Amino acid sequence: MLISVVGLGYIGLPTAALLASRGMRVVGVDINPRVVETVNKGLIHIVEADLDAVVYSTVGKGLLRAVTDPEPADVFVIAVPTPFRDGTPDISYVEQAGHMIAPVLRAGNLVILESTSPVGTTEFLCRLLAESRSDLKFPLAGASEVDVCVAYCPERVLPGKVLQELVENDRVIGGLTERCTERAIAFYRLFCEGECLPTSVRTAELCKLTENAFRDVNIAFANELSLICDRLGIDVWALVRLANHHPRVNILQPGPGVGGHCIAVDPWFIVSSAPEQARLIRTAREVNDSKPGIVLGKIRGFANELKSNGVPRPGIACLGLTFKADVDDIRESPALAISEEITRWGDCDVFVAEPHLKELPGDLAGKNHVIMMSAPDAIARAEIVTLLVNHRQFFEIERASLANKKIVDTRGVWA
Ligand code: SAJ
Repeated sequence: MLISVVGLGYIGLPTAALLASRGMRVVGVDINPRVVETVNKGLIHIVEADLDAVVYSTVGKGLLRAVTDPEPADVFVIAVPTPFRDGTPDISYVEQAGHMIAPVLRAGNLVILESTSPVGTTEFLCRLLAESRSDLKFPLAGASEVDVCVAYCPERVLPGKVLQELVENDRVIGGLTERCTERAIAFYRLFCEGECLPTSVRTAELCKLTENAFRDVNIAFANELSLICDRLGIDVWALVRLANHHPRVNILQPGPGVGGHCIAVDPWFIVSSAPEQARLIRTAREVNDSKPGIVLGKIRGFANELKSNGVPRPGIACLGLTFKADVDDIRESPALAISEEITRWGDCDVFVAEPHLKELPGDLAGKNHVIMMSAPDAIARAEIVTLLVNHRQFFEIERASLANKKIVDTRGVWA
């Protein structure tokens, strides 16, 4: 069996490598020639635990290779980005992937969409394939026999644990017909040790969005508590810890906002498809999106206080830039957004410590008043210490080094 994985990003590349490590022949397709070149050298362009070794060995054995133009295969797995732009989900990469694979489809093929998608995207993809290939029968309404099966199965893995969760997590699988669902389940059983749960295609699409909206709403609850606690002079971390002793309460952790390419984005897919109904989900997004501004307000308050006390250019240590602990991923990172805004003020020096990055990203790079250094050095040089990400390394910081500093601990590491 030859499997084609379209999109060699955070999901596609680990999936392709895992399948190849199980002895299957895999061809990865990516529109970016640099990605293709990197993978064909046995190297990787993203950071994900243990992925480098798996790609290196599977490419070496000739089981995994990458191309820019799709070729015929038995199964096509589409794992391309679906960003949210200007209030609407952008499914143009799915559309592009559909146009790319349509010419090489054959009777007997199985096409699976894994990208996080608004409800209706798999049906849209199927119609697009059918329009390009009138010689093949697709599972559109009323079709009894089909040549190409089409299904949706969302990826649900946690960055940093992708290879493990691809094998262990349960999968929700919705085909456009029962036969499509059965075939997709048989495919996932090749490598997935979790349960394969059959459902309709639209339920599978909404299921992924629901999981991330659930988490977002729960984080918003914790973030709202942090605002209430600030107002009432209560330590939110102690409050959450105590409340969580109740056997049926499990409050998540407040933070500087919600980042990553999933939880901060997916709820909007639901809101945009049912704006009048999704009131709580929208408000949760707004609460979480308001947190970086609130953190910035606290830092600005300290900076103003220092300036009025004769410190002309206060130094601010920004500890962490990534969207969450112990990863190198800065997509939609509130920590990065906060550091960039502090940099724009121009009247403070910024000392950035980010153990997972080699150089300053984005707007932080190339500025005289922004310097990257170790966390202890950043703390030593700063008057204000802002802890933005709870990286493992930051738990080892000597408490004594924080004496006499103005502290904004957004993660409760020093609570
Ligand atoms: N966060 C908090 N407080 C918490 C937990 C998280 O502020 O108590 C913040 C994090 O710092 C981060 C953001 O939320 O900025 C999201 O982090 P996360 O670890 O909750 O989630 P992701 O984005 O890394 O992965 C999620 C996962 N979804 C769920 O747990 C429901 C993962 O299973 C999905 O596969 C992934 O989204 C995805 O691809 O959709």
